[in-house]
Amino acid sequence: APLPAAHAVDAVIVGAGLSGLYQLHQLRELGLTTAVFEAGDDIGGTWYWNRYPGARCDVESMSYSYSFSPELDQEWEWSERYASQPEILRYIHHVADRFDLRRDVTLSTRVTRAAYDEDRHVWQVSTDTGRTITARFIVMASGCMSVPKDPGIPGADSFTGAIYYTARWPREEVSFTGKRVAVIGTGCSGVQAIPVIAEEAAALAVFQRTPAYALPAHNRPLRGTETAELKARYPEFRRAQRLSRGGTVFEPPTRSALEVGVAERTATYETAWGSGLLSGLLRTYTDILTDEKANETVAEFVRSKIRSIVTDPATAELLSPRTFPFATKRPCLDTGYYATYNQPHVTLVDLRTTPIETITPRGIRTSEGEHALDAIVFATGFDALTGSQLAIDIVGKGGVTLREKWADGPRHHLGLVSAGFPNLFTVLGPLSPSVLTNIAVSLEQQVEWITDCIAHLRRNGLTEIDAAPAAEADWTAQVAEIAARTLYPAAASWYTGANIPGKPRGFLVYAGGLDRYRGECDAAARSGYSGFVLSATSFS
Ligand code: NA7
Repeated sequence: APLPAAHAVDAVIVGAGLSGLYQLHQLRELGLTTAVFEAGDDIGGTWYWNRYPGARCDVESMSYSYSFSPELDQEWEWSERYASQPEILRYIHHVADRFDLRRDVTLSTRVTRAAYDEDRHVWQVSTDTGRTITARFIVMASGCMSVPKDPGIPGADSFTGAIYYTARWPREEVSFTGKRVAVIGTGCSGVQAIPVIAEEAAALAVFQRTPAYALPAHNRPLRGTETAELKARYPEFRRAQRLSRGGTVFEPPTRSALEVGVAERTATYETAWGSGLLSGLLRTYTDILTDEKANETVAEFVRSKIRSIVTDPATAELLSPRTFPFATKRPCLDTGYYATYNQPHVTLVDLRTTPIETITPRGIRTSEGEHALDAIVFATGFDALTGSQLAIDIVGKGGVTLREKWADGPRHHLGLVSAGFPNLFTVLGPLSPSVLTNIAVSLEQQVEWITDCIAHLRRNGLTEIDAAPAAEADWTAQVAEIAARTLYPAAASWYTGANIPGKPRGFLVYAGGLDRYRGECDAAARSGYSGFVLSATSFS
């Protein structure tokens, strides 16, 4: 039933993707009344919006799924090693039905504003459908990569062909058969879409500014015997995932890349390349992400692979990343990406030497001339991590907005609560491990922490939790210090805000590991929420 225009609930959740749905389930178990608002016209979040050709998870499906229900683990059957977008969306729908989650989700409704009432310790939430709702708690489950970046290329409005964004792909079938297609952007979305679009298009031009490091996924159907084998030990596997550094289980390396001989190192890299795991190469030696020379050995190994696959040496060189260390931007997991450039109808346009001047009614004009096109696909990325929160007008204590507070970069205690914005929690937000981990594991950890925190407040008759400014300053500094000990800041990546013109620079992700992060969060909770300020009001 539709909600009345004015309404009060215990909690509002922004977003009905993997995070929001699990948060709803948890808060319901706690006995809270909860309203979830979802901008899309269906649930699924990332897996609803990113339905571009070739969209697929880069974490193995049996790891990238909820772990909270052993029954769910047993009954769901993944068909491929890496699940495609439609299969993950089917899984999310299955979960929503199984746990009866849909009845608290309002679709096609975007939260536009949230203002804190300091006297009553509640939030006033407004939506683009004209609703206002009062809630003690807000959980921002609005995604770490959900606001598409405006590519800012002039002339797009004048183009008479079709324009698509990978991050806003239409629900209806798109056919490129017989079409001249351009893809702009060669991050992970472009790398997944390009080989699939090339299968259909009459001609495909890829407009590349910065080449990515793409590793073969070696995706394949899962055999019933292997899923049965993992299911037999799923509880133990899930426990190991939870305790792991990045949300996936592996033996940590023990040696430096520089202390082994070239032949041994190359053999190790070959094995990792063959593993089809996103972090396979990263996990070979201890110092890939901390030592430039060690990192360069992997980077050069990937370049040698590109040279061995791509037959035209000039194209191979253009596809070879040289401007940033390996894995300081998220590597991509591909299926046939480099080999796509061996097809005669596929061309690579290097935007470093021939930049785009404008989009015209007929195509794209670079400094070298016009490419005539029927369709343009933007795979140009997101305003990551802070974008989805700053898209909402969030007004905290003293009338200060989150946009004002984060004008020079996010300050966010444990990546969960920002001082001055009490009772507003974030899942997979800035300054948490989020995108450097298997987010399925990270989101469960944060959702469970938030749920325990709310339970604690209610048990103790408390109505407000805020971050202590000093603790928040420490955490924000710690996130920066940890990043500074790695090579991550060496790349102009979306991890640092560098992909969005005018966005403040700073490393936005906690790189200390999910295990350590979980320890920090648990310690805060155990000590009665040290680093936070808890209070009560007589209006509760
Ligand atoms: P990314 O990784 O941000 O990639 C965006 C790509 O688009 C990247 O190659 C950019 O080049 C390029 N880009 C962005 N703007 C432009 C303009 N204006 N002109 C030309 N090229 C441009 O986003 P993805 O969606 O591929 O992947 C995001 C994550 O989603 C992924 O890591 C997974 O975790 C899921 P640049 O590097 O800026 O030179």
